Amino acid sequence: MKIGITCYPTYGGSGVVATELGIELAARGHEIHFITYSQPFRLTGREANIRYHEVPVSNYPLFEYPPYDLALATRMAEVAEFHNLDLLHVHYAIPHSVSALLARQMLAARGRHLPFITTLHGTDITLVGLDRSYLPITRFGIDESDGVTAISSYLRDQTRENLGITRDIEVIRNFVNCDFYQRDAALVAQQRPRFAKPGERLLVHLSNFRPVKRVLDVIEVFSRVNRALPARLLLIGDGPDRSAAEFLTMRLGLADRVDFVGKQENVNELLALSDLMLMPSQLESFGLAALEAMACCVPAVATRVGGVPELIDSGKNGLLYEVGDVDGMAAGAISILSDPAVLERFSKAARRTAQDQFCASRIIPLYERYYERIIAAPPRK
Ligand code: GMT
Repeated sequence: MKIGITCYPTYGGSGVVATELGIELAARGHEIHFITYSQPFRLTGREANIRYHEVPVSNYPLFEYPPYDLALATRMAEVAEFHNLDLLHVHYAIPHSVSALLARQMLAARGRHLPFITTLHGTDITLVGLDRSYLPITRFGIDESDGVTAISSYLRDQTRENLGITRDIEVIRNFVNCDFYQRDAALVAQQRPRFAKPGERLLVHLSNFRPVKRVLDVIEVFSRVNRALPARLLLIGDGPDRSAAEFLTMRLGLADRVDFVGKQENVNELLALSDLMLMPSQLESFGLAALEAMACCVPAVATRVGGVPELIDSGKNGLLYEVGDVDGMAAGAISILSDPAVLERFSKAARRTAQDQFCASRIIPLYERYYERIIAAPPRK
């Protein structure tokens, strides 16, 4: 199939999923065209079967707000026509579904059918999509899509409840490449000493440091763990709460035990060095960072929110607590980290969950079958 993919190309879960999906589909022989305002950050630009098309957004003194969604629609229609695309797949409803809808209409006017699928990722429904300035158009874009998928059952149900949407929404959960995300013992032996000394436990957090991730809770939990056993914390990512997190780290006297490594490219290598992930988010529609860690044999202590219980079975492959329960999360982390046998049990169960339920090899065929269904369906009236 020839598929156009649009996403937010910067650091963020939906862009990661869209890019990894494109890479997996290209590896299976499909022709993939990324249509975005900059090259998605996990793309090298050298992958076979993948082309990148930049969306140029021209400015003009009259425009206080350059109309990106129109430039995107124009580029979608153009790429679809030049490369004879079968389908557009947009990630994150706002504004991508509306741009795709315009592109579909532009081509329909010339007698060409271009169906599009919208994948819902989270804040497009639970936060931004609820804003009155976007809600009616978000609902419209979703209703008009030829196909809609959600990355968890939770998100499908929220979309129905919050937006009053009644149409079919296919749940296709997030995935991870289990060959790429795994623990390589030799690499761990070589690189772990950079972050933790022998006998120290290594905790990790990976996010875009937005308030919803509650990075300060990560520091609070770590501080309690560090009082009970020798530990270090690896913080991967960057964003609005980074400086508050750094300040709290200093105030708690933990500066020499916490490594802020910023945005990183091969997060698989860093995750695999760690013993435990902390994901104390206010909300996660899925929690891709935890899945990536689990595939690397790193269980997560996380919050029981959104779609996280669809990934983490508390007590088996990780532990779940209420939002803000830093004492509970710290006690849970200590209980796993202080007993090597318990840590190994959780670590193996985490890897098994990733492998048995969320490997790319299981999930990508679900997308392929869904694409085939949507391409074969008659155009929407
Ligand atoms: O919160 C983020 O990391 C960004 C956000 C996005 O849409 O870019 O993430 C959402 O999509 C991810 C990938 O599907 C999910 O794993 C995250 O749980 C979800 N974030 C929220 O629901 C807050």
